[in-house]
Amino acid sequence: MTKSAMRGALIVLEGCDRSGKTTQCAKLVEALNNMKIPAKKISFPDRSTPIGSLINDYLARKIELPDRSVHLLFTANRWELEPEIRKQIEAGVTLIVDRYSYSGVVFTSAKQCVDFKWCCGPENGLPKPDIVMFLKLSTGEMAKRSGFGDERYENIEFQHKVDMNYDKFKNDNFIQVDAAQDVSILTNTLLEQVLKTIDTVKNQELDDLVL
Ligand code: 2DT
Repeated sequence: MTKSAMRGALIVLEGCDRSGKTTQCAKLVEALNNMKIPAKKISFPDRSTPIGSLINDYLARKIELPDRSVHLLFTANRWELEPEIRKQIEAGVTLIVDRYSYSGVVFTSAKQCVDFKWCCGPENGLPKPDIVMFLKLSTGEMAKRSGFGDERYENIEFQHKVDMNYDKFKNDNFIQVDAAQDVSILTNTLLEQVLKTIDTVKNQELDDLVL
């Protein structure tokens, strides 16, 4: 990156199912674009690639795979997009990302017998998000929201374990936001953080992730 170019920010939204991540990612991109700030949404898993297609079949219960093997597929799915992520950020585009490495680690390690530390290893070296906003929803509130589908992991008991695993990621660029608040108030809360982050990191290098 040349010093004169202002880079975009890498913004990640995380949270359990039904926490509103996908809606909020779309609203953030729309709000930024309305302000003439270049921004795009990306989602993990990205089901459009060959690896993503395997992941989709696994989530839809069409195929079975060993836990560690599918974990590495989710990670490989991020590495597939890594050059594009760096390219966009360097070109000044802010990326709003629906799930990232944190989902990878908290979901796999919510399964019995897969170690949290082991799950972190293959994520290291990916672009480090400038901020991770964790949309926190109580399991009671989660149960009230419209029904879970038939995909793997879509049940309250598993989501509760996932929620507890997210607690292991409390650090300076991982902030928790109340996902139960009104949708547009939540968008404004998140947008404020996004704008602050874009301004803070615009002249900084993008770091590598270390979990
Ligand atoms: P969506 O419902 O958001 O499409 O997610 N998952 C996701 C993992 O187990 N590992 C990962 O690395 C990622 C990104 C979370 C589908 C499911 O895939 C899980 C829910």
